Amino acid sequence: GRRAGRSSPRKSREASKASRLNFYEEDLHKGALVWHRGDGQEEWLKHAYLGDAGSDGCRLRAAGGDEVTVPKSSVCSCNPDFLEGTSDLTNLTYLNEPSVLHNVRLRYDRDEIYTRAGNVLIAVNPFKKLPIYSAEDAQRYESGSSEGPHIFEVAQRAYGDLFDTGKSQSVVISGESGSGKTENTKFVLRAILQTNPILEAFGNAKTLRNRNSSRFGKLINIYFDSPTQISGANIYTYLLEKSRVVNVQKQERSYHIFYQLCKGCSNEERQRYSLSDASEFDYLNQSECFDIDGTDDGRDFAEVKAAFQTFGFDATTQDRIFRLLSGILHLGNVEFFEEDTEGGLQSKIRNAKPLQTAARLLDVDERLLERVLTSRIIRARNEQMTKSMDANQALSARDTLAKHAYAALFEWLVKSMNSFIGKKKKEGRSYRNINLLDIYGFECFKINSFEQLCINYANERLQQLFNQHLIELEQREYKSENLAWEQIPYSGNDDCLELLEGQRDSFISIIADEINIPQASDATLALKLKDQLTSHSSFVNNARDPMRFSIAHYPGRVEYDVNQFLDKNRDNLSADLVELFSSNENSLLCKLLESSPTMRDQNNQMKTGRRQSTLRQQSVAATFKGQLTSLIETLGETSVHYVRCIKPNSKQVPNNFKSDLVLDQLKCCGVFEVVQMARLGYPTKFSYEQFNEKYDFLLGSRSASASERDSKASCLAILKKFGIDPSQYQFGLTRLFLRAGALGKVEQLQKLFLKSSVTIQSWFRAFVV
Ligand code: AOV
Ligand code: MG
Repeated sequence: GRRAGRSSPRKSREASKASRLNFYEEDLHKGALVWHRGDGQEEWLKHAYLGDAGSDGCRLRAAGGDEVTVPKSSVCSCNPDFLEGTSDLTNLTYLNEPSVLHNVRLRYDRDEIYTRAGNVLIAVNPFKKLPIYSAEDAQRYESGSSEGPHIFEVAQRAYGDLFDTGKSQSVVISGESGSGKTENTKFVLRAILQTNPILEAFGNAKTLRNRNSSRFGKLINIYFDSPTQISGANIYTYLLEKSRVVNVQKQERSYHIFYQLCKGCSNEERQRYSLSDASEFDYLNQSECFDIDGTDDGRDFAEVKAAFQTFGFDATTQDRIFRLLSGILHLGNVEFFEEDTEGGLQSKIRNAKPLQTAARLLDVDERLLERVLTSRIIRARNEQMTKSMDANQALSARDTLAKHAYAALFEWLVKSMNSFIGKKKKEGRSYRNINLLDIYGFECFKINSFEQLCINYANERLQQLFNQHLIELEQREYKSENLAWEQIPYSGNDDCLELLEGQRDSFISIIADEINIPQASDATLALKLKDQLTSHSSFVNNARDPMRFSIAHYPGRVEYDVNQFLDKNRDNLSADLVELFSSNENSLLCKLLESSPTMRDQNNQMKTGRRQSTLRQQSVAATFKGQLTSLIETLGETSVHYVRCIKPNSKQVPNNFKSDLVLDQLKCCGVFEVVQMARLGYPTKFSYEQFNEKYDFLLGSRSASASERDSKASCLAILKKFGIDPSQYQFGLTRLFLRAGALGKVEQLQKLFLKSSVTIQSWFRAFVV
């Protein structure tokens, strides 16, 4: 599983980090506390430093009193006691791995799950309810009387900045599967939107990593027209994992809504939808997992129904939704056998009952449904030919129908909710917004398929954005402004992204070509991938298995299996199914699929008589790339607040902190680099003119003249006047750069000055003198 493949791809990066972060300080004095971890030991322990012991050794005394001589490379300095458990990692004197880990752990043990790393909020999943999310807690952050690290603090800051700066804001919550992204998103959103029960019922499922795993990505866009007035919101969703509807791994579940429906329906509804226990349905019983500890599907169903009410889904609409869902379940029970006929193997339906029920619930003609599941119509110019399908093809047609029906329902639900919560832009109004991003987290299972590839690809893109925003662009700017600056090295993930999405010779480009080749198969695709990508540094071939290969993702290596990649990328419905769906105007299914994009294109193709082969089809992967690109663009236009969720253990239990697991996550997502940037960097910037304009009144009676405003000299005078240490700022070519907090005192002064009309002199006396 997950841990197995993690260590090796990171080795080289570790080496470069180690020299910087795992340092041994030459000037350690006798008695100083240091961290030491022996070979094969799980935890770092505090030792007293006794002295140097030759070239690469030193002597330590363990807590028990034993003296040991150990390699210098296994020793790091401890932070002074008063910093223990500090709420911001940038305060730490020593920023080595054991110190950071110790700090995060200490806070976790005290149920202080949030910690700041400069501008990034770290959130360790407690896997238990903590009393820190009440309305009063939120209120305290709103009024400014609480200021410890908290998700509410981030929400408040985004909200505050929106109006202080007039720039749209984003909160990007990332972390691996099960680390707490969705929960934190809900805390940000709480009281704003009630869309969650519906989205989670239809878009979340139990996986091995997370009992309530999001199987789609979402960006929630909240519009404000005044500081107190939310004018509307919009939800964008990304690539729902639709294969889950028909295919569920052992111990996982399909989408919650199916189980809720089976558990929560009244007797009358049960009859109406021909529902029985979830175990009666093949789509659900294949994984042999029906219940989730601590989850009451019946109760959750009531919640979903209530949310439907809130969003204006009336009884009739709800009925249509439930019919469609149960129709899908019954469709999954349709079985086939095959007969050898003149025209080849002909599949036949083994059990009439589920077909009948499915047709009734889906509002489609039973004979027609039977026909499209067992044979295919081939169109060539003006001719039509019926071609038989064997049992495998029939199964695949059945599953395709079920997947598309479900995905279309999901899209339609989101659209309906959007039209309820969304507001049209009013002319001439400037709309500011806050974006909240919660996507599926990085995943690695024993067998990983196309869905994991997409999920991990999305995470790579977000990681790149994070690196660019917080580490790369910033340093590039220092350089171009000629600041004295020693580059902080970091391991970017551009290589992996080049492999995944590059214009040529990448996964996406190869897949895009392959789906348009009629004779292509998963095997030919695998061959091409291996052939063309092997030389790539992030690609790891599996020489033993022609269908498998690994990718070195930023959090570790993941092995993928190419089986079904092609189908999952083509992802289209046969023309016959199109016909079936246009057969009944009253059917929700028909309505949904007609308006879904794949469907419309095909309909048009049919109407215009254009043959499919003339139209180059876009692969699912390429479409996803387009969506991610526009997502990243959207985020790039805003100020982004990052939240990094950390999973303390893989068992999903409280009070269990696995040091290695946490350290891996902290390291690979760039927390160390960010903290270094925050400590050494200059996050506050002004043009000289801005700075003078903003602060020169604090100097007292005289205001700078226009010519003085763009002068460095005048800025320097202000900085000096307020006693700001020269280590706290640098003069760039075009701008003034200040360390974090350098202006704190001045800012406080200014706020007070603006608030009251008391003369600046008295505040000056109170604060500075
Ligand atoms: P994810 O969104 O990051 O995974 P979730 O937000 O679903 O992870 O969190 C997983 C589980 O951890 C939740 O169902 C809660 O039981 C628990 N949890 C997380 N954060 C908190 C918190 N702050 N307080 C209490 N419990 C929490 V995935 O959707 O799988 O990537 O695709
Ligand atoms: Mg989630």
